[in-house]
Amino acid sequence: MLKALLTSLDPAAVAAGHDLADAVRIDGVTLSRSDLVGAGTSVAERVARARRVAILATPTATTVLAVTGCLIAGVPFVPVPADVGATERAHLLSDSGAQAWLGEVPADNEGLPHIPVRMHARSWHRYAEPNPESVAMIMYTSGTTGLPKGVTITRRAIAADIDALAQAWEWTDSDTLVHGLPLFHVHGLVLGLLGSLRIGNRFVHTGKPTPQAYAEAGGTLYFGVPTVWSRIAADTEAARALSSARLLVSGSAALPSPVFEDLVRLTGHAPIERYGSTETLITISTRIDGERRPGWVGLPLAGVQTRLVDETGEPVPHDGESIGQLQIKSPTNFSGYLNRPDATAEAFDADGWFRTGDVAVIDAGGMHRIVGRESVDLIKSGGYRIGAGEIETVLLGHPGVREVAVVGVPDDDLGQRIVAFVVGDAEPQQLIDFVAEQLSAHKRPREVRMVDSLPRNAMGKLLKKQLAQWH
Ligand code: MCA
Ligand code: AMP
Repeated sequence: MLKALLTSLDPAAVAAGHDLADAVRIDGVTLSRSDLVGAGTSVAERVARARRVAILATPTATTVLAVTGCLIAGVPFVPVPADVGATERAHLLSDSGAQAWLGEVPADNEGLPHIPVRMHARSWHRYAEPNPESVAMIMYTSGTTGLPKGVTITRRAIAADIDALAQAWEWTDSDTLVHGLPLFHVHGLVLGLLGSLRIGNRFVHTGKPTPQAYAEAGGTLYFGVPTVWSRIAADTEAARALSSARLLVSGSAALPSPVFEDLVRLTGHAPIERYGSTETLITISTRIDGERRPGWVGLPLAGVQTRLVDETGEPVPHDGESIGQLQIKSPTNFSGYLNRPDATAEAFDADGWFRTGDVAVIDAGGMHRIVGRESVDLIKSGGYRIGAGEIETVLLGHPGVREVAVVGVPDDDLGQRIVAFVVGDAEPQQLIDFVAEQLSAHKRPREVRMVDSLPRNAMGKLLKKQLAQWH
């Protein structure tokens, strides 16, 4: 028999006494394993005949049960950002072909029917484990230009990733995993929630990932993006409370070395750093029993191959200094961008290596350091991946904007902060709100600078690096 993706929710085992009263705690609600099986299966019965559904991924028990139900029934779902705006929402729904909202519905439902999640409904129907090659979810992520692309992620990729991480971190069912990250990205949803439901550990979602909430959660295993860790490191009392944890894990963006060192000093733990992407899931990590070097993200996980190449595709030496383009071949890789065979073909080479778009170095011992992105048009802010082109297109739709260039500038708190340089006659705050309403609140520029003109070369091409320096 196939091993279930959500191993800890095996109905027979739960019925035979392998229950856990507090398997998931979120938004003031506690769900036992048998709640997750019973209510999740009831959701599965409601969605079983849908081809694809959208889930407004707020950090709530409703979202947890909606996701669980889809995975039990084998219905692919689209996690929609909780703070999504109008343009992005319309794109996600039309591109994905979602047929209904499952769980919560946004104020504007885009004309789709609603399938409610009933917290207290129970079903004990037994579903066969869906094919591991089938798509579990379609997660939207930004590219350098255009609207976000749907990344199709299979059940096999998710299972392989969680198992490889469990090995690297000695993650077991005796852990209590804590985070306060969004449930519409890989970090919070795939690793945090699905990881817990596969491994069988307790999972606590803190709501907002504040230092105080992390300190009070009493976990053994904590996940955070660098912004979360830097805020914790700045709060001595909260940081000290984490000394009783087993492992602090940082990912989604580069962890600044001073934050790493502060965490060592205040918590007694050198954080685990790991690297990944929506397309590949997590592929590289430092190990519980290995070196944890500030600024370095570790070794490839079991089953993952990495390589560094130059612009002509030739190998770059692993000498700890030479910089190359990072490519990945892994059982955790996605199976393509939805409706975008062109983008899928561009992302892989003929031998199936995925071009990450990141540049990196590898040392003689196989340790990896991520140096940055190849393109200035992909911004990482607070751990969110945001395409400059997507924001520029929206701003150009505002009547007060004639020309625009969006860049990421270094920011102590967010890693990068989104700044829009605008030629036109709009009010900066109006433009910030406009982006928050059309895309997602987290994609809004933190600053809009009205300028007379934008720097361009003789060919009229925007000089974005110069703009970031102007700042
Ligand atoms: C202010 N706000 C506004 C506006 N101005 N909202 C709408 N329009 C405006 N004009 C409000 C928001 O409503 C919100 O209010 C408040 O500002 C805070 O928002 P923000 O400033 O964005 O939050 P933050 O505190 O700066 O966020 C920091 C954060 C967040 C919590 C670290 O960036 C975050 O959750 N990051 C995680 C991203 C992540 O999970 N990435 C993983 C990608 P209120 O709060 O009152 O509602 S997966 C990945 O990268 C790979 C696979 C990997 O390796 O993991
Ligand atoms: P996303 O698709 O949101 O998962 O973003 C993936 C990108 O985040 C990667 O291609 C990297 O640029 C960046 N990233 C993820 N983890 C790390 C890390 N530990 N250090 C540096 N960059 C990272």
